[in-house]
Amino acid sequence: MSGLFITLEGPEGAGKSTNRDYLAERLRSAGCEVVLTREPGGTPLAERIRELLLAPSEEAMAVDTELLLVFAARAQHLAQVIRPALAAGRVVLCDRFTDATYAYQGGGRGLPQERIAQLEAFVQGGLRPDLTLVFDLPVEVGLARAQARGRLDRFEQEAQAFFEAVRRTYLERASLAPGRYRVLDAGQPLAAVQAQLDGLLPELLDRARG
Ligand code: T5A
Repeated sequence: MSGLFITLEGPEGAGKSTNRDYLAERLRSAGCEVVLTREPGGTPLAERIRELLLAPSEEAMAVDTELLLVFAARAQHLAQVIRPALAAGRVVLCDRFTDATYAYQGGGRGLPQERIAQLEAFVQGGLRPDLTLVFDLPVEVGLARAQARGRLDRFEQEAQAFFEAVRRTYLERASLAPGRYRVLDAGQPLAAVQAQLDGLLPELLDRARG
């Protein structure tokens, strides 16, 4: 069994976590064994790295430090959670993965894509998501949702141009590999976004059943 690796991506406040839980429920109702996880994080050690990445700090984090921490957390997550779950034939639903690195550290911070690709190959070998759902929405709508929740993390304190670059990078990547990506309009009310997910469900179930 080879499992199915689905990642959920998008700018801040796009509704990834909310819809990940919804999708998990739908897949479980259809008989799939689902593992819910997230990045950065997903294991106790990787969650500690997440805290380092998200906490605002007086010492500016060097961009390469940020990149290496993201991949350090990912290496741990792959070893402890993702690879074992896929090997057991489960559906892994992961809130963000390496597309977020291309979008945030590449698009947002301006790091060369090749440097990210080198680390991707080193940490992941040939493993890539089978399917990536991109929750796309205007930056200001997502930021307003994130702000409504309270204190902003280190990334959420970036300027609008940063998030525009993040959004653009996601959409560019999706347009270059339409077989792997599905772009959803996440600016709509939640029920409408979930209706889009329901539309994808037959394909997801087909893939999950191999
Ligand atoms: N990061 C991550 C990197 O820089 N590089 C990397 O490689 C990786 C993996 C943390 C940060 O790490 C960075 C990117 C991030 O800045 P995160 O916590 O997953 O990653 O990111 P956030 O986007 O900050 O997570 P959020 O929780 O803000 O966004 P979600 O999960 O997209 O949104 P969700 O579901 O929590 O919803 C946000 C709010 O909006 C409401 C929800 O109820 C909630 O209150 N909502 C809607 N409201 C109206 N209409 C809808 N359709 C709604 N959908 C949700």
